[in-house]
Amino acid sequence: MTKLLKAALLAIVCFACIACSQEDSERSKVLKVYNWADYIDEDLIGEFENWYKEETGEEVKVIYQLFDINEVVLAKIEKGKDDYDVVCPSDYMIERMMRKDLLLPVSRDFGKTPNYIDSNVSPFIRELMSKMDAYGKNPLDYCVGYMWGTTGFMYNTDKVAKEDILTWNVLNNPKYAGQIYMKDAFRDVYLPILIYLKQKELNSGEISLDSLMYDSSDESIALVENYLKNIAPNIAGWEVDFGKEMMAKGNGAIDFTWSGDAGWAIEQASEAGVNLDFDIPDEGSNVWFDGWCIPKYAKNVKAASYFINFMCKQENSIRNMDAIGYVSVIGGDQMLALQEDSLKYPETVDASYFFGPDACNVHLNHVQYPDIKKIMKCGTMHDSGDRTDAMLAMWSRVKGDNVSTFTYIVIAVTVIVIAIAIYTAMKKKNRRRSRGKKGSKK
Ligand code: N2P
Repeated sequence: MTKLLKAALLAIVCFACIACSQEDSERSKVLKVYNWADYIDEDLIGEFENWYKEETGEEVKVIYQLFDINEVVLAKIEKGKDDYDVVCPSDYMIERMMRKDLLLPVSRDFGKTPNYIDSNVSPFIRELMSKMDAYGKNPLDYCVGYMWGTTGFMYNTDKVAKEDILTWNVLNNPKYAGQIYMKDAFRDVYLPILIYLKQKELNSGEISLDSLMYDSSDESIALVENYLKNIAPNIAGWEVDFGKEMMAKGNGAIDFTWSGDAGWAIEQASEAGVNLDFDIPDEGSNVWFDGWCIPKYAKNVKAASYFINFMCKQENSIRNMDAIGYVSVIGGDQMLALQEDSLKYPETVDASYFFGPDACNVHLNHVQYPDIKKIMKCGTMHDSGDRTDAMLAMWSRVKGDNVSTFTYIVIAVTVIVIAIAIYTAMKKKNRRRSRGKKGSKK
């Protein structure tokens, strides 16, 4: 190799190194957060940037992006092309990500900045999180709880009798045909319907709720699929975020939804004179949580852990709760005192599972903190591993069938309208022609 060639190669390598290090230093000023839509007090994003500067002396700009399905988050972080620094998936998806080795442990070392991450998290949530089965990994190292809730029915109390929604089979009640919105989230629908369909086995003790949380067998998928296909004509639409807005405006009668959406909609609706409530059917349901995680391909791990720490500050958790209607994982006496309101919630609930033994008769919002009797019948479903494709295929068949019924109706109506238009046009033409012939004979 000539001296000239060697020098040129060296220059190229140096240039590439400088470019890379410049890119790295630019990237360290950016924090990419990927969260559910309508799931944060957005003012906190800017406030975090200022707080980070105060705490570390470093600049950071948050790029905040939204998703509406857990599966999308997995697809994005799995390949590493989308280098998100913080994501907020749900229980079973966090379990799946840990199993696939896609997450980094969340650091609790913030130097002089206090660690807010583990303070006051309710033991109930800690237990739910610890049940994630990640082949020996401690889930509490990889995920920091954010919000939790249940799945049930939000309903318009002027249109629906409470006793009707105390069973999942209200989906089959002809009274509400065409007035029911369904959450477009396959796990959140599959699990409660499976619990409903397996009542006999659950009540006789033949199977336990815990074992059902692992059930994605062909037989169970087929059972749920069959049930969902039968009720498809009753469904007004599949929704992720618009159901709560529709219900708050007085549209629809029932929304199969998350408790947090109901928390938000009930407040909004009361301002508009619409009366909504939420309850969990007696057969039991899903209790879920969402948590902050740092993907393996994150580029700004430091700012990511500071962001998570900032969101765990008690005052910020409360601001997020107030803005979105969901419930923070934070328990403790101070949180209980802030949430209790005997005027707003004259009925009491037993929330000892969340706030400890003294909270067995407290004036809390039953939508946000259901009574222990309801919670005891709720479970958190696990990652289905290799069975996930079968679950997703069932889901697309169920939704596909629903779309095609609607599509068939649209096509049929369009064909009839076109046929009538052609028939009328031809009739007019014939009439004109025969009038023309008569005229020329004269
Ligand atoms: C908020 C979505 C909440 C997700 N739009 C519940 N797991």
